[in-house]
Amino acid sequence: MGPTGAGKTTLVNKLSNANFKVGYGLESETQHIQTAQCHINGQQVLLIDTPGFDDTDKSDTDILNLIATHLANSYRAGCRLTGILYLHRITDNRVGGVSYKNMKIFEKLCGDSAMASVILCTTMWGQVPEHVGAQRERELAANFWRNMIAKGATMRRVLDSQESATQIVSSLVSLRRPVTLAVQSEIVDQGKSVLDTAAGRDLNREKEEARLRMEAEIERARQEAQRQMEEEQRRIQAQLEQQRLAHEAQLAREAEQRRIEEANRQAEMTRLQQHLATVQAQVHHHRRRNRGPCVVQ
Ligand SMILES: Nc1nc2c(ncn2[C@@H]2O[C@H](COP(=O)(O)OP(=O)(O)O)[C@@H](O)[C@H]2O)c(=O)[nH]1
Ligand SMILES: [Mg+2]
Repeated sequence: MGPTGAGKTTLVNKLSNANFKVGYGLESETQHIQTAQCHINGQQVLLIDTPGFDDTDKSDTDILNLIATHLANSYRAGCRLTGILYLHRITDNRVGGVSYKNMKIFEKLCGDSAMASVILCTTMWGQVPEHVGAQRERELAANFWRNMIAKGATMRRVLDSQESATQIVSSLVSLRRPVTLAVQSEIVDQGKSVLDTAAGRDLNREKEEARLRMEAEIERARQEAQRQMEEEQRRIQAQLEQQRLAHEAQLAREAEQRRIEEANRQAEMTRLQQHLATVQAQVHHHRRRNRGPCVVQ
């Protein structure tokens, strides 16, 4: 088990003659449970390959149903697991949401009593400098895998060789110790539905938390958009008010200008009328005194 792209199918192909499709792009290739046989230490081994809880097409609930139903059916039919491998890419420089979710559901699917048959495998060692991988390995052991290791799980590096993969599976086969996973006894012995198992409840809680996180995120985005809209409205209103005041001031200046021009015109008219009256009076006066030609000055 493990997230998409961790190398689960590659490992199964390496150990068996199976030629299952591996992922080269971003989409997951394994969408169903697939099994392959191989021989290790003279023993026939059935390898079970599962999709991760981050499939591109199937929901986490679908994947859980798929895995839990398969495990329950084989348990009901009397088959017992020998061991469980969890694969994690050592190239991941952080344990992101998808990785974390896969680890948590895996832990719940197995249950504490199965942990002694769990091997936590790290893959893709050829892709990172050894000391970087070793540091990440220590962090996984001290943090994310601490609980599983405390309950008996072990850690192993899967190197590129077939020998490395064989050694890991061989260490489980040689235990000759059948193991029952929590999810198997919960469904078959206790009659629980898949969603009522510890893994199912965990997944539901995870989904509920994701839903609440998403809702909070949407609400934050809505409030931010509202705030920006109000700010923009205030900015535009202030701009319009400024334009209105400038326009009014301009109109007032123009009115004042017109008033001054009108006053000047009136004054000029008055002056001209007075001048005309003076001239007329002079003409009249000359005509009366001289009855001769009049000179206007
Ligand atoms: N370098 C390197 N690449 C790997 C290793 N394991 C898997 N891959 C590559 O990782 C990609 C995903 O592998 P796949 O087996 O489909 O992952 P799954 O989704 O866990 O089944 C493929 O391109 C593989 O060739 C490994 O140990 N080293
Ligand atoms: Mg696969």
